[in-house]
Amino acid sequence: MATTACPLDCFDACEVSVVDGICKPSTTHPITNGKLCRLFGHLQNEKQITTDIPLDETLKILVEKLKQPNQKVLFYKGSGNMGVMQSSTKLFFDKYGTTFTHGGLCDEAGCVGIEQDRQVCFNPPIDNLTNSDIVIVWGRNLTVTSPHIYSLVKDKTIITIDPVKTKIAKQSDLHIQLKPKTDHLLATILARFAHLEDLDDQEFIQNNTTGYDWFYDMTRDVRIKKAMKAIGTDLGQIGKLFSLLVGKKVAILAGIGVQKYIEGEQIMRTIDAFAATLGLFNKDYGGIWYFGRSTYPFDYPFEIESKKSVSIAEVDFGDFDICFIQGANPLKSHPNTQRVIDGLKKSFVVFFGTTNNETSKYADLIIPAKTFLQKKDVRLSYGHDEVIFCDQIEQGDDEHISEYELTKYLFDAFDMDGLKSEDELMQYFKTKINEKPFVDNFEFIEEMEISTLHKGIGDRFYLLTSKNKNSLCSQFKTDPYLYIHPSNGFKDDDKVLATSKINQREFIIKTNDELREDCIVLYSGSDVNYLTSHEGSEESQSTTYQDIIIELEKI
Ligand SMILES: Nc1nc2c(c(=O)[nH]1)N[C@H]1C(S)=C(S)[C@@H](COP(=O)(O)OP(=O)(O)OC[C@H]3O[C@@H](n4cnc5c(=O)[nH]c(N)nc54)[C@H](O)[C@@H]3O)O[C@H]1N2
Ligand SMILES: Nc1nc2c(c(=O)[nH]1)N[C@H]1C(S)=C(S)[C@@H](COP(=O)(O)OP(=O)(O)OC[C@H]3O[C@@H](n4cnc5c(=O)[nH]c(N)nc54)[C@H](O)[C@@H]3O)O[C@H]1N2
Ligand SMILES: [Mo]
Repeated sequence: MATTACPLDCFDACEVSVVDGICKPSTTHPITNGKLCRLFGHLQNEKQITTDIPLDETLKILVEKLKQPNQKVLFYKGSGNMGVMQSSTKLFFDKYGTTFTHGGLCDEAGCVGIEQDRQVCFNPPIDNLTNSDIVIVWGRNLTVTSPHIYSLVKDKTIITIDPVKTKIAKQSDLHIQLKPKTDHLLATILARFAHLEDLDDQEFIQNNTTGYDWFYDMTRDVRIKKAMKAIGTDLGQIGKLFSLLVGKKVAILAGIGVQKYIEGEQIMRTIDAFAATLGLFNKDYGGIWYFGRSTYPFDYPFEIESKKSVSIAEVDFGDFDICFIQGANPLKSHPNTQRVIDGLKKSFVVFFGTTNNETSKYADLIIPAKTFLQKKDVRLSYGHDEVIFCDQIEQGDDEHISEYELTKYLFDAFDMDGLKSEDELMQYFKTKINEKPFVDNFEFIEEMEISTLHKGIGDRFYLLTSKNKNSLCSQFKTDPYLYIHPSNGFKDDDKVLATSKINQREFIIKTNDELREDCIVLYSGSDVNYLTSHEGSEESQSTTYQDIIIELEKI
């Protein structure tokens, strides 16, 4: 029996056992627990990319292009495959002198906020989750985006904080269906009540934190009645929340929903500060989970030295002579689609991927990648601590190349040395050199400066853009519809023109009474990013998909 892992970008990071060439869910991996989800099925049905040009010719063209003098090159890597060996190409492009990107399309704003509080963005051990009594699902669509972690907690008391009545919200003992971008108000109110109700962990606060007094003063500056109105909650709900929490082991599962805003870092810090007020650190139960930096425990062999980088949100592809795009589909997943198209048209685009997608249509050169089954790898997870060493399952052919093989080819073509062997690189993930950090000094956020999205939208709408059950970002069966509450006068199949400050786009309506009346939902993988802004978040210049208001007109 051979072992591999699902390479898709998901908290669960499942293990796959391969018997007689057939992929089966691992029964020994504690998260996978004998089940694989439908997305893995879709992945197995993908048609691998092919081109008319033989691979050796493609690679020659790439080298020629890169060898032309004074080329300004952008390295843009998505998260199409989460194996660590995806990063081997960085080793070449670092030596070559490429411009890299900083910030992220995904969870980065939240991670950077957490790092300001406690240096490392880490998750507690998964046992702390299973032995907690109550789970607060905060801006995370748990049943859809991490179904395996959901099954670990489904029988516990659950509180959901989400503008949408998601499946997990419906199963919850309490659902706060808050207005988007008001989580910081809710978190500060909760922290203040925790203090007033003597639920604050004074021992942790006194021994392991700084700035609590300032933070508490800040929570007192929030005018409770006004804030509750802005959030869309009341004292009844807050009271119920505390009645559920009292004396219980609390876990918070936070998702990216809270931080898709310009001040995403600060918003995440207020939620983390509520967790610290309750003392959810350094215990062997409960805690707060977000997206842990999965490489943190290891001596990471793909660290880059280049100081040249641009904000991923704000990058203009047109500023570069060559754009090297790996494992990504910016045409769908990057904000401000028209700007992406205009930029790609001005540049020589190299697309390195396993499948054709919207971005490969703009490629001047396509490098066909081996699938996850055709290469060795190591799979870490941002949702739990399991590490999977992936065997090569299929032989592959000479017309497709792995990320490591491409790196080796480029090192040789440029007479570079120092590339370690594939096995040596993978060895770095055999030993953990950093243990789970003990929170020595949690730094409470002391000032909050967050612009409101919640005032004066009139008959316009907040944009929610999140994940869907049949797609993985832009891959597989994406959902094109614009979802809206039926009270707004639109009917199923109505055609509308959606307008933001960035652009306009036509969509077909589907009504859904699980939404707030003031929100619309457009899933990732739809044409939503024609409407979103490329403005980066304030601290990490990450994407801010939801910091935008939408106007709708029936056509
Ligand atoms: N099936 C499936 N699974 C996936 C993915 C997929 O595309 N499909 N994508 C994977 C990836 S790349 C990631 S990053 C993870 C993401 O997993 P999640 O963190 O679950 O991310 P989202 O689905 O974007 O959004 C989560 C929730 O936030 C809510 N939300 C939106 N705005 C706000 C807000 O202002 N406040 C609060 N409290 N909630 C808000 C949304 O309604 C949504 O229910 O999922 C991974 N898993
Ligand atoms: N509006 C809106 N936009 C979003 C989001 C949202 O919720 N709303 N979510 C954001 C999030 S959380 C994320 S993570 C990003 C994801 O955005 P991207 O990282 O761009 O990911 P995908 O769009 O899924 O495209 C992945 C591509 O990777 C390629 N690929 C797959 N496996 C491999 C491999 O082994 N090797 C190589 N070389 N290529 C491979 C496939 O061709 C696939 O088309 O999207 C972001 N964009
Ligand atoms: Mo993501």
